Amino acid sequence: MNLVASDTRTALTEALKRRAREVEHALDVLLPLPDGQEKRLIEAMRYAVLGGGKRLRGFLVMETASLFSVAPACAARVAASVEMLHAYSLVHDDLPAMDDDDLRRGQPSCHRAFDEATAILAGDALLTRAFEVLVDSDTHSDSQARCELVAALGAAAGARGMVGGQMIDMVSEGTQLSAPEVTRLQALKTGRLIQYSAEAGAILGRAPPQQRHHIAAFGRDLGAAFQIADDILDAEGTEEEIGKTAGKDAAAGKATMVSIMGLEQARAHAAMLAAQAANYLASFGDRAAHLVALTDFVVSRRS
Ligand code: GRG
Repeated sequence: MNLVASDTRTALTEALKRRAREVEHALDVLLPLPDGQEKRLIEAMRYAVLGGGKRLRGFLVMETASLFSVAPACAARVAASVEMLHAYSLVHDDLPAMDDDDLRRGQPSCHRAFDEATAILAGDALLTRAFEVLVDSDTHSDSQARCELVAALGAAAGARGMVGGQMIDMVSEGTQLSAPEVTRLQALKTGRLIQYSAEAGAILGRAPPQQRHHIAAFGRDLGAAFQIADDILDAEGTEEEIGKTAGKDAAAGKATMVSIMGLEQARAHAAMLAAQAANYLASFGDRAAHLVALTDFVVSRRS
């Protein structure tokens, strides 16, 4: 790695840590404290969302919001909200009825640390809390902006987004999907929430349509590159590196870009998507430096 590339990577690592601290502080404040008869539920919610993770989605909200000079406290609420929704998806995905995984973020998954019923409820409560945070006037003074955030998150997470992608994934197990079919599946299951996270900053900042379009396109291509990188990690990463069971896609007969094109071509495809994502940020100049560096990070990460 040359010196400029190494400085850029160090600056990104610092920015990721700083943003993660801001998002985790917001999560801590926005989640209820464990007491009363609901104590166990709230403990499970906090376990699921405060127990690590890269905070990639929260980072995207914070960084795109900063392009439009949004108050960091408002952006942190939206970042915390998307991390709650993301944590719910992981809790439910790990359940025996879905992916049946005992390990998440290097720790026992929520249903292993608590129990299945509590994990289902914790996921439900995280999902609903995510929307409750968005509609609060502390998130944005303009109710139109709050409505747009709710509509965009609902669309990204629902039947034509993440949950729809999960369903397609389940019904396709053991079948040979084509590259366009895998692309669509992954765009729904993973891509839409990542795209939303990027776009949320533009919504908060009341960005003009052309800039919002560029941010959305950046998020879409970044999300696609991220998922292919995840498939590569599943194929060749260790359990210690990725903090979850490795090699699950091949064991389940899941079609991924790795199973379709092989490791090397999948790597090249992810790199092409990451470069394409970075190109959409050209008009923001140096203010988007962390986001540009992120496009490289998502395809070279080891966890
Ligand atoms: C069960 C409602 C429901 C939805 C499931 C997101 C999802 C849909 C399932 C999670 C399983 C999975 C492997 C999804 C692909 C997306 C992905 C790589 C999630 C993990 O995201 P990271 O790496 O996780 O950003 P951290 O822990 O860093 O937050």
